[in-house]
Order: sequence, then structure tokens, then C-alpha cells
Amino acid sequence: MTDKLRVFSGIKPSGDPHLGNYLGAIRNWVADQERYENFFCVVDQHAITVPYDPEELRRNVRQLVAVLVACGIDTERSVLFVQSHVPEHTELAWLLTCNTPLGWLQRMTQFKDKSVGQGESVGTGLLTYPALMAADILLYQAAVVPVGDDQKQHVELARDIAGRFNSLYGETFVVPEPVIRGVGARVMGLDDPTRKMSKSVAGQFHAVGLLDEPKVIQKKFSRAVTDSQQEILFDDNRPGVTNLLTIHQVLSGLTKEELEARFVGKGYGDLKKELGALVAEALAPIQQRYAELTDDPQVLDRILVAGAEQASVVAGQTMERVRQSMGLR
Ligand code: ATP
Ligand code: LTN
Repeated sequence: MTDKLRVFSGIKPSGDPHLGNYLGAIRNWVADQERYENFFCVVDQHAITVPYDPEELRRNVRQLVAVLVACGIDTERSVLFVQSHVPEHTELAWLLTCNTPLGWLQRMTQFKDKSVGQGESVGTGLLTYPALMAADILLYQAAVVPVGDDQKQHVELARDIAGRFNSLYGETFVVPEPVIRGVGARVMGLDDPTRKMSKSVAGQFHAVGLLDEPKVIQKKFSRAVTDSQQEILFDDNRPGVTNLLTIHQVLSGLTKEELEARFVGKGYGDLKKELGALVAEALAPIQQRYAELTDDPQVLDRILVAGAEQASVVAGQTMERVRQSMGLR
């Protein structure tokens, strides 16, 4: 037993992990590992809410687990596992779905965005997926959920679901809090700085992959969309340059003022070149560890088996209580 607060967070194996995932989520998980008791989950059942290729999913899951370890998730201090290896996630998701009003799900902005133009043929899973996400969190009685800005609404829904469940069936779940770090919580696409950087957006110059080679990283930044003005300043009305400066800020640790001063009299070309080098340098040790880890597939297999075992213990305990509370035992 430990008196540390418990953390849960998840990441979808829906494509190549990118700089937004790192700055908005993974980096903070790694930094706070000592402070909390941690559960980190590769949420494969969330990646199947949109059309996908099974072979690619299998590859993406292993790639993502290796990337997380390479980024610094330490399996001695954190439980790292794959969602579908712990069947309690889907069991609890169903029980929570039955306790979630339709209106709560229809209000979710991610559902509205991702279902656009699909009419009634949209997958039901895309609508009900926040109940699965609530199950992920509540199963581990997590108090803290560190996420990027886009997931705040879903964590708040998990809070509402937990509160409603507790009042209907008696105290069963810890009500979780979202934790969103200010700078880096919303990295924008390089090709369109009005859209969040995302794994599932097509376009060669949209996202910087955590496994991209330095040359590719430089090229992507050199193509980043900015504007026709000259000065390099943080400005909400100029999302392109603000996005580049924000990425710089997180990685360099410089303040806004120091950064603006640094680029006085310089052009976008200078900023992009410096940023490309800074990002490549930050990713180099991650890529090196990734290469070492994936050299021996058995290392990853062992991590996955151990993670599922540890997660199952806590998930099993919660499910016992939930089944009792709901009259299913
Ligand atoms: P998809 O494009 O398939 O929806 P994604 O990359 O947007 O995937 P996830 O992999 O599910 O999202 O997200 C994992 C974590 O990364 C979440 O905490 C999410 O908030 C965070 N995250 C995702 N995109 C960004 C971004 N552009 N900026 C900051 N954080 C992000
Ligand atoms: N829905 C999230 C991923 C996710 C998650 C979670 C995040 C699934 N389950 C539990 C935090 C906690 C997304 O789309 N980024």
C-alpha cells in the first residue's frame, strides 16, 4: 500500500505518436512518476471506434508501448499495460453505459467533430466511447488524470458518471480530477495551426512523429504554415508562429519574453531552423532507447504480461465492488 495519489492516463494506438502527445501528456506522466502511483494504458479498444486495419493496430500497440518506455515510463514505478489485456474495462464500460444519459454523450465535442458528415452511419462506439474512457479511469480508482487540453471534457464526464453512480448505488468510485499543464497542452498541426496536432490526420507535414529522423523533423518545420507578417511574437491571432514559439518554450524552458527577445530582427526561417534542431535534439535519446528496446521483442512481451497482471489485480477488486453495488452478485 502507498499513500500516494493514484494516476491513470491513456493513449490511443491510432498511428505514429507525435510531439503533441509528448508535450501534452507523456512528458508530464514521466516527470510526475515519483509523485504518484501510476497506471498508464495503451487504449487499443478506443482505436477501433473508427475504421482501422487489424495488422496495423497490432503493430501500433507494440510501437506505442516501446515509445512510452523510451520516453521514460519506468515499469518499476508505473504499471504500463494494454487495455484489451484486462477484460474488466469493457465489462465496466457496459455497466456505466447503462448509467449514462444519451444527452451527456451527444454533447461531447470530439463526437461532434469526428462524426461530421457521417449521418446515421456513424459507429455507435464513437458516441459511447467516453463511457469506456470513464471505465478506464474509474476501474483504477484514479484521483488524477493528466491529459492534453482536448480530453478535459471527457474526464469531466467521467467525474459526472462517477458522481451519479455513487449517488445511485452507494460510494463506489473515487471521483477523478483532470490535470492539464498550461504550456504544451494543445500543440497545433504544422500544416494547419488552427487544428490540434493529431495521429489520425492525414498529411505528410501535419505532425512531427516522435520517431522521425532529424532531417524529416527539419523539413516539417521548414514547411510549417505561419503568416505574412514579420515579427516573431506570441499572438493568439497568429496561431502558426504562436504554436512554433510554444513548442520552443516547452523544450527550451525560456520565458515568453526571453523567446521574443531572442528572435528580434530575425525571420521565420531562423525560428524554424532553431526549433527543428531543438526538437531533433530532444527526441534523439528517445529514439536511441526505442532502437535498443525493439532489438529484442521478448523485452516488450515481458513488459506487457507483467503490466496486465498488475492492472488486473486492481481492476478485479473494483469490479467485485461494482457487481455487488449493482446487484449483479
Ligand atoms: P487521434 O488523432 O487518434 O484522436 P490523438 O493523438 O489526438 O489521437 P491520443 O493518443 O488518444 O490522441 O492522446 C493521448 C494524449 O495526448 C491525451 O492526453 C491527449 O490529450 C494528448 N494529446 C493529443 N494530441 C495533443 C496535442 N495536439 N497537443 C497536446 N496534447 C495532445
Ligand atoms: N480518450 C483519450 C484516450 C483515453 C484516455 C483514457 C485518456 C482513453 N482512456 C483514460 C485518459 C484517461 C483520447 O482520445 N485522447
